[in-house]
Amino acid sequence: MSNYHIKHLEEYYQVYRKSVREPENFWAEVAEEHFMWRRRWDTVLSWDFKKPEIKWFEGAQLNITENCIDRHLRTKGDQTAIIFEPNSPDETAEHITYQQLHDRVCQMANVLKDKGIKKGDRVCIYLPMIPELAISLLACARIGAIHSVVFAGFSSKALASRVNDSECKMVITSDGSYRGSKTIDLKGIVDEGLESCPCVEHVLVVNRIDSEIEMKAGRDVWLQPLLDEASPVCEPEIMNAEDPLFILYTSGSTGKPKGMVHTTGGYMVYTAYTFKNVFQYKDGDVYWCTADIGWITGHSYIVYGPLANGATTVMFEGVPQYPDFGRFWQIVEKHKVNQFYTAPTAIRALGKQNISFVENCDLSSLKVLGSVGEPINEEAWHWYNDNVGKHKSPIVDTWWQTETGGIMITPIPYVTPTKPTYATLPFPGIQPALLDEEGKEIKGNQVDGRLCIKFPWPSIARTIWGNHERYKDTYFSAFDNMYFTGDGALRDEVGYYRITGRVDDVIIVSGHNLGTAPIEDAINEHPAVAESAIVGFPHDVKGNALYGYVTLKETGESRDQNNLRNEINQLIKDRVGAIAKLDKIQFTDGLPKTRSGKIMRRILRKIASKDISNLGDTSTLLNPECVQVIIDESL
Ligand code: 6R9
Repeated sequence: MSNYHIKHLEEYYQVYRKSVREPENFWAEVAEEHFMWRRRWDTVLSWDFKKPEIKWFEGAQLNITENCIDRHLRTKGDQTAIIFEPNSPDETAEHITYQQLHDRVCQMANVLKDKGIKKGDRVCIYLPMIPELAISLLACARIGAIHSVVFAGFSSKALASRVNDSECKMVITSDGSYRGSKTIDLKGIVDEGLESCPCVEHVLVVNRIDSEIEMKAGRDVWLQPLLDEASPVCEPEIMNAEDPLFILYTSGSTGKPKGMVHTTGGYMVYTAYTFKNVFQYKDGDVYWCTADIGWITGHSYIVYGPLANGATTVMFEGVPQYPDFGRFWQIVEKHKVNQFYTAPTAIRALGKQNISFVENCDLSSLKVLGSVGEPINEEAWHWYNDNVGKHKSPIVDTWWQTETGGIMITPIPYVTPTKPTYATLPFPGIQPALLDEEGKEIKGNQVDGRLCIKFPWPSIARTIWGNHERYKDTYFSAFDNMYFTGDGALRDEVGYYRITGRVDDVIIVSGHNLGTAPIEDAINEHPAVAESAIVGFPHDVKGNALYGYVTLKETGESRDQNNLRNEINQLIKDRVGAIAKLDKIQFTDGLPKTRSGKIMRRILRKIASKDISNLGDTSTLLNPECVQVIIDESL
């Protein structure tokens, strides 16, 4: 079908116009042509952004794993589905064919069933980037269980709050994990977290690092012996298109993380269709996304999107700097990677190293380069284009969110002329709008505003687990009849979009979304701390780093500030994770506040970025005098 693989710009505009004029016909055609449905839908779309309620392909039945695995077996049974590249280059890479993937997913699914997991039950997956991680997601989907992956860099507290929020009955983890030259005691973190999780009945443990760990009798069991006994056949559970497929937590600006709920049919259609077009994936290509499956990028573009296309997808366990800063490029050469998808923070870190790391490797297999997670700055864009793409592989700067499920604004490689720092044009079916602060749509080009989406697309998250009100408040209340993204954007003279960053208090550090609230909560647990405020400030590798303003309790005794700094960062590491450690901590006597008592992070952000010429009106503050004090102290 012609609109499946867009081949030139004129065709993009044609497809795009159709997708806006007749969205239901457009998506029905995509869904009909490329997937295996057990029952066809009755209605393509019903929606109401006020309630909000969005349903795609209602009445349809399917199993996503049949689409990602079974239907490829006849023609691609022996083709590699997953290439597993271990942390250490000395360990042999593993090539898992579609047939092997089928058998392993079914075995795991049978183990889950055996442990009493049923359709609709929640299973938490806390694993490093090893094949069992992808297999666990698919095994849950096979039997209709809802997976909730928690990134295996999160602390025991963060894990526990997510497990409890969605009342997971099971956790799948490993004894430990490799991370560069280090090993991490994952099972120890799980044990600590689960002390406060009465809902968990079973813990399945993968042996990854052969370490001696404690197994809690009646709860913990090694996975491999169970897999060895399990049948490699498991009939897929037939799901409704709107049955939940997974929950994935994302930070909010206030309160606890939000468990975004994605459903089955629309998510499958959208991730598969975007994967094919955004990466121009052709049969036989090798595709590599460096993200962790703990984030939405890994869910949609390591597992579901690629496998739904029968692609070969690389899973890398390690880190870009181990054993040296050439590792990414060595992997591209070794597996002859054709599409390479990474984050600006990685590009900036690698761009700081000696160029010989890149030059020593044969990167001629590359055809498409991708970027995701945060705005890519101009310097990083050029470095990527010059040294990795060598001006031959277009860069797709893909803007999207956990909540959107799939890529929303992006160039189509070899079709859309790229422009550094611009995500360029909306993907077919996506109708962006820029709004001013009063909620009026700003039409025309060369304008900027708050980025909203006017019309539903198949992979939009349907709710927040257990809190539909919060879903409505966060995304559908700021502007009438619009999904609000939380990002600001500008539209240039030809209609290209550039994302300018968050307009709320979420800070993106190394591509990870961090809410201010959980970090401040951790700091405030320190007995000496009265109050704190976290803001982001520009950092040449991480994109943003964290700057903490901390006021101390008045106790009359003097304290060693360096010790305090270390203790605060240790607390953050324990409560939130090492990713959220502060680069700078300034102790101060007061924080600027509004009269209703809200900390004015906007002002602190400017001071942290050394942009004090235009602080705006500070006279309405409760305590305007503290602003000058903070500036003076920071110099
Ligand atoms: C996929 C993902 C979402 C937020 C998003 C925006 C930022 C992502 C971007 C980008 C500029 C890009 N973001 N991609 N900003 N250009 N290409 O990252 O999801 O972790 O939920 O983060 O990331 O601010 O709102 P998530």
